[in-house]
Parts: sequence; C-alpha cells; structure tokens
Amino acid sequence: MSSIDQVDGSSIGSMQKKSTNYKDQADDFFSNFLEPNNLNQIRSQVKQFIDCDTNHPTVLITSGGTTVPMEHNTVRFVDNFSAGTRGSASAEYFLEKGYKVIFLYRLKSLEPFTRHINVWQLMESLSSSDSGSQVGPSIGDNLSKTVKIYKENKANILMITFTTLAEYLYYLREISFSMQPLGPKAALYLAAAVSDFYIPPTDMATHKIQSKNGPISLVFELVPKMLRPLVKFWVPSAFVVSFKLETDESILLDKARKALLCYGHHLVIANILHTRKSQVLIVTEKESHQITLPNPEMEIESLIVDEVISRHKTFINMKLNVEKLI
Ligand code: 9Z3
Repeated sequence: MSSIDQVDGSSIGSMQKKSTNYKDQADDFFSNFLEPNNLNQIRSQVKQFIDCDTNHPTVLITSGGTTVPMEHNTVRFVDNFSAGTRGSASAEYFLEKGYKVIFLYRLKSLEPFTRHINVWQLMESLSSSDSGSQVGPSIGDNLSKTVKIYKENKANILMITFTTLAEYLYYLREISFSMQPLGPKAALYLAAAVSDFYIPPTDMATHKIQSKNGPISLVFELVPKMLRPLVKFWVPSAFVVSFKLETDESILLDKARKALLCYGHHLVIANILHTRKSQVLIVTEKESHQITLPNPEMEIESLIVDEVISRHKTFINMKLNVEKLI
C-alpha cells in the first residue's frame, strides 16, 4: 500500500493540515539519514548550471530505481525493475526541443546518448592494429550521429547519479531548492521509480546479516510522500509532472487523480508496467487522454515530451501574465 491510500483531500482545511504533516514527515525522514558527502558539491554544480541563464526553460528529470539497503555495511538491498529508459530517452527529446536538462539518475542505469551504443557490437565492429582502432561502417554511421548530437548538446545537460533512496531524496530536495530562481521556467519530470518502503537506519544491522541465525523478518516503514513538500515548499513556482505506475489497469486513473488532488502538482503520466513503452495516460485535474505509440520505429517518450512542453509553455505564459497584472 502506498501512503496516498491513507490520505483524503476532502477540504482545503484538511489539505493544509496534512501538508504540515507531510513536511514534518519529510523532515523526520531526512533526520534519520546522514547527508551525502557530496551534497555541497552538487549544490554548487546545479547553481552554476542554472545561474548562467535563469530565463532558460530547464527540466529536472529523475530516472531509474532506488535501492533500499538492508545493512549499514551494505551487502544486500531491495531494488526495483526500472532500467531508466523513460528518463534517458526523454532527456534527449527535451534537449532537442531546446531545454536545459538536469539528469538525476541511478548509477549504471541508462543514460542519454550512451544508451544507443551497444558495447559488444562496438567491440565486434572495431578493427585494431598497432596504429589504433577503426570502427566498421555498419556501426560507424549510427555512432557518428549519436556523437554529433551529444557534442551539440553536452553543455546543456548536467548529470548527477544516485544509488540509494536516501541519496535520491536528498539530491531531489537540494536540486529543487536550487531551481527556485528559474520561477515558472523550471519543470520537474519525476520518472524515477522510487521505493515506497525503507528500513530506518536505527533498525538496520551494522554488518552483513548472517544466515547461520536462520530465517529473517524485516519490517519496512512507509517512505513519506515527498511530492507535497516539493510542490509547496521546495520549488513552489515550478511546473511539476509525476509518473504513476501500476500493474492493475482498473485503479490507474483513480490513483493518478488522487495524486493530483493530494499533492497539488500539474500533471500525472500514468502507465502500466507491461505496456509502458507503447501507451500512457495523460492525466490532469480536468481531463485524461491516452497516448499510444503510432509505430514501433518511434519512442513514446518523444510524444510524452511534446505534450509536457506544450503544457509547460501554457503554464509559463499564464504565470507571466499574472505577474504583469500585479
Ligand atoms: C514511472 O512510472 C516510469 O514511467 C517507469 C519507467 C519507472 C515505469 P523504465 O525506467 O520505466 O523506462 O524501465 N515512474 C514512476 C514510478 C513511481 O515510482 N511512481 C510512484 C508511484 O507510482 C510515485 S508518484 O506511486
């Protein structure tokens, strides 16, 4: 069960009360975990990336799955299926449309550009001699195309990796704070598959859990839903898109709507595990419609990104018009 199930958004009064709870729960979660050592470094990298043009539409894309460690000296952890296809493909389409991209992704999951390179095919195609290596023509054309696009875009993408759930959430909060100067030009595209459950550090074994002691039972706590504090406190002027994953189609739309109601963000892209590469549901408070991949040569992310950018543009214009009136 996710914590969304425990919340109803029946009145503004109750929503306000709950948002305070969400903030307290988020703060409690963070106080359980030490800050990652490189948090200051990430803060200054993001600041530098954004400060050169705070007027430029910039999207934070999260991608890949989070790990939940079972021991402090981690040998074992709980993980999930996400390969990072959605996030890495979307990053390329956002760049193509002129966005700057902060790509927060799980270490060793798929990356924009390199995802097109199959290392084994490349090895097969390489001929090597004392004077160096040459790529065969079958791979060479595609490789040059990818390298060319990468070089044209590399100044516009900042890549940051995470592994554990706690790292992911610390970085997400820090990057969100740092995106505040962008105002409505900031967009968040939260495609990472984030664990709903974790083991609090105080309940975790220090060393590798020993099998000689017999079977184990572990109790996982619920991760507080961070979307509400994100929208309300971390980066309140941004356009926020979340993803909702289910395996049971009959609850998908309802869960997506509930998320919008509870967290107050702008758009949910809802998908079913086994059909996520060929169809998604675009859900706002007022309407929903399906996007279906028209042909297998395309990637559905190109259509999702078009849809998100068009809605982000409308959002920016609306916010700027309101500012003019004030
Ligand atoms: C998604 O739903 C993404 O589309 C996928 C992409 C993870 C399915 P891949 O990386 O897969 O291309 O293999 N992401 C969000 C999943 C999530 O954890 N959402 C939470 C929820 O559904 C938070 S809103 O409750």
